[in-house]
Amino acid sequence: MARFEGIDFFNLDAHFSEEERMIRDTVREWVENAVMPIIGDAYINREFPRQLIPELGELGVLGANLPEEYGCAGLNNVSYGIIMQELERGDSGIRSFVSVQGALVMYPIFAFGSEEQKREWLPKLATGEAIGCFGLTEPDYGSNPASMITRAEKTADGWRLNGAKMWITNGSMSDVAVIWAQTGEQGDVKGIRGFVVPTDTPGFSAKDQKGKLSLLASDTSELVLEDVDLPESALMPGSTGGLKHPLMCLTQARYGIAWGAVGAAMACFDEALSYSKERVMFDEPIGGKQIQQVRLADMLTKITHGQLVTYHLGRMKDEGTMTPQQVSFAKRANCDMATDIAREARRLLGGNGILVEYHSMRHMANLESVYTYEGTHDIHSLILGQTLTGLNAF
Ligand code: TGC
Ligand code: FAD
Repeated sequence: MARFEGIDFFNLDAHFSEEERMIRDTVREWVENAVMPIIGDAYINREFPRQLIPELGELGVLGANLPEEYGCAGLNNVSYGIIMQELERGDSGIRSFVSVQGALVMYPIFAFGSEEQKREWLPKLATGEAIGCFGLTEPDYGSNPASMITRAEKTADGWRLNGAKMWITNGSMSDVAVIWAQTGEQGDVKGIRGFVVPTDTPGFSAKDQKGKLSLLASDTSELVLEDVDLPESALMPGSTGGLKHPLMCLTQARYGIAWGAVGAAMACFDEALSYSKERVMFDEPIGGKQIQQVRLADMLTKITHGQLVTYHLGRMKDEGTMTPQQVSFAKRANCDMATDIAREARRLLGGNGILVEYHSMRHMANLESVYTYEGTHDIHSLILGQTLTGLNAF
């Protein structure tokens, strides 16, 4: 039995199927045994723990909601969400690796790729034998990818890519990159198309993003594409032009992040609650003090809200009724919630809260990235504002 019991104040457990509970317990236990003992050192050493990749493949969590036909686990979306939650209880960097591989690399190849691309890449990506990254963001175009500069020019027998992509998770360790590029003039949104680019193609290079203070156990890189010549077959034929296709990928990844943020918050709450019972100050456990009880009650309330949202969102995704705007709601609310919880947990821990032996400050620092990537909090506010008013305020 896993050591973490996990906060579940509204007994959502009873609403999960036996299979969903089994998946949760399996991933929870793996995180306890494989991630927790090494994550502090990985974080301090600023290294993604690559040795875990084959185990992630064996667990079946890479592209877990994609079909078995391509070597994936074929799970429902609630199970997929539970996996993200449990992985991010360990570290946002581990969940990021799995999110990018599944939602941003395997999903677009599955949804927009040719049969040949699917057969070539999906089984290897599912086992972790191949690693992938997703290049949408550019140095000058983050929140507004519609204006991307990276260009794909038609050649006699294919395409030539030139440009740069910034902040790319898994970038330096990838075998394959899904690259979004403009095939027309800059700003011609309908010209944006997706390419499957083997990273050993001449002209493709990746360099580590130095100086991060967040998500340290994750590979974040800049990609440079300099006259990268690709055959016609590198184009994903289903990405017929426009931002809709990359945004569909973001919806998949944002869905997982909404669950993952709850996991990070749950880990911080567990740590704060147990510390409050053990740490004695002024002759009694600090958990016996009213201020700390209010703090814990507030944390419980916010996490429970987040859990109810992801649970319901997951069931809607499985029914086929979920909208991208609901995903924006969940990503925005849960990342905001988790950053608050991590900070409050760290504060409850006092001086110990700044040590790597405890987990809340690592989560707190990580969550600043999670709050920012996949659409910043502000961008999701504007998506919701547009949904409510019909007015575009971007
Ligand atoms: P807009 O005109 O609103 O939309 C263009 C077309 O796309 C459709 N659409 C969506 N479809 C699916 N899912 C979504 N979330 C969608 N949002 C919009 C829309 O209906 C339209 O379709 P059509 O048929 O009319 O063409 O596009 P816009 O240019 O005005 O942009 C809107 C905006 C600002 C919301 C969008 O650009 C945006 O979301 N910006 C944020 C950028 C972002 O999130 N980047 C993430 C990069 S990847 C990353 O961060 C990975 S971190 C991973 C990790 O480590 O875990
Ligand atoms: P900007 O867009 O420059 O925003 C700066 C500020 O302005 C923010 O506060 C923003 O909310 C605000 N802002 C922007 N537009 C408006 C507006 N219209 N109104 C009001 N305020 C506004 N990208 C990928 O493609 N692939 C990846 O794998 C990937 N991984 C990442 C990993 C990490 C660790 C990080 C930090 C980022 C990653 N990203 C990735 C990029 C990420 O998606 C972008 O950082 C994010 O979309 C924001 O873009 P930006 O950093 O350029 O900020």
